[in-house]
Amino acid sequence: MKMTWRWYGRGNDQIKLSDIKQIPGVEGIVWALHDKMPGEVWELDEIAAVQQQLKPYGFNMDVVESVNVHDDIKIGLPTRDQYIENYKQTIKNLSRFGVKVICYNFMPVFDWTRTDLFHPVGDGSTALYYEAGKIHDDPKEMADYVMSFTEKYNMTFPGWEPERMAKLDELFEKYKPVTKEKLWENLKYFLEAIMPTCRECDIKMAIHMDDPPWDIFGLPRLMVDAAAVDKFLSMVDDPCNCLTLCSGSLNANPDNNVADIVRKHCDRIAFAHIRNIKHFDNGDFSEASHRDCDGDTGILDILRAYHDCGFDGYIRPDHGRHLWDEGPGTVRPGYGLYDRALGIMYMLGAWDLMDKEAEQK
Ligand code: CS2
Ligand code: MN
Repeated sequence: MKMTWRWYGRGNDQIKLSDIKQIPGVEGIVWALHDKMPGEVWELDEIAAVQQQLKPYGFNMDVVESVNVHDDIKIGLPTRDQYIENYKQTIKNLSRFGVKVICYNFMPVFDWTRTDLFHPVGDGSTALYYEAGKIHDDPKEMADYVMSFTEKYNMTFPGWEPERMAKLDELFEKYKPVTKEKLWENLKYFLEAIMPTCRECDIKMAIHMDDPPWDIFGLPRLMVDAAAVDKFLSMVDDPCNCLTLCSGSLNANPDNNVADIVRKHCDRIAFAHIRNIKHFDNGDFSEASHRDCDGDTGILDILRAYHDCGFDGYIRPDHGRHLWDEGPGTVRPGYGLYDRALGIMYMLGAWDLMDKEAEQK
């Protein structure tokens, strides 16, 4: 496996590349052009600028998270074909810089959904939290909450672009005819259209799991469980059609066993997100440290499954808690320095030990 770190770019992330360099084992930066709107072509000079930033540190730029998919593609509007052409051009441009994996999601309107971005864990740290009782029919409340961080701290979140959020009613209206079946069809249409370009460019498209993995606000969600993963991979059975298997997103539903999915589909997992979730009886969940016993996701079983399968794709710690001096305004929710660095050491510790055991066998 190849260890990576998600970084939001210079001027957009408090963490410096020189800090990341000091974390053992990090080979690559998972990056994106965060000021691009979904549907826009990523231009060569813009990609080259990121390459120049990473170069002095010796990090690879093999993984992009995310090239966001325009709503018209998800909705299936006639305008989708132009946006698909743009997407193909972005794939071609990225391949010129050696990019190997594009992570994306196919969730209508919203990306991840949380009701509290800085929830006390009980030890002085905070973490992202989902309070089931706070998710009502009206999505505005939640959008306003997330947007309040954007306004207060001048921090935008991928998938929560203020331009899109300003037109929330319009967006919901447009998604009205999109049933779950229709959304599957639109995903298939998109993937079939771009697969030849991906093969030509040797780039894997890696869909992220839906977070949380169930319908919210009446919007359908697809990538929610093992059956959906099976359906997705067989629907477009192409080695370039892959997964970003996010342990935390899937295991927000305690019935989802992520290690089983790893064992079944390891060859189609291009990118592994490792995150630990603690469940509560009332349906709430909190994010936890990567240590196995701090949550219910089964981090060690998952790592063992990857190891047993000889996983050689990309991996990264997903959200961490906010520790020590990290809090609103000083950290991107879920993307602080310390807990993710601890997560990496935990994962590498387990991995090194499994390597050693395997050598001795
Ligand atoms: C992230 C996602 O929260 C997460 O787990 O990994 O927000 C992810 O970046 C997007 O869904 C991918 O498009
Ligand atoms: Mn993830």
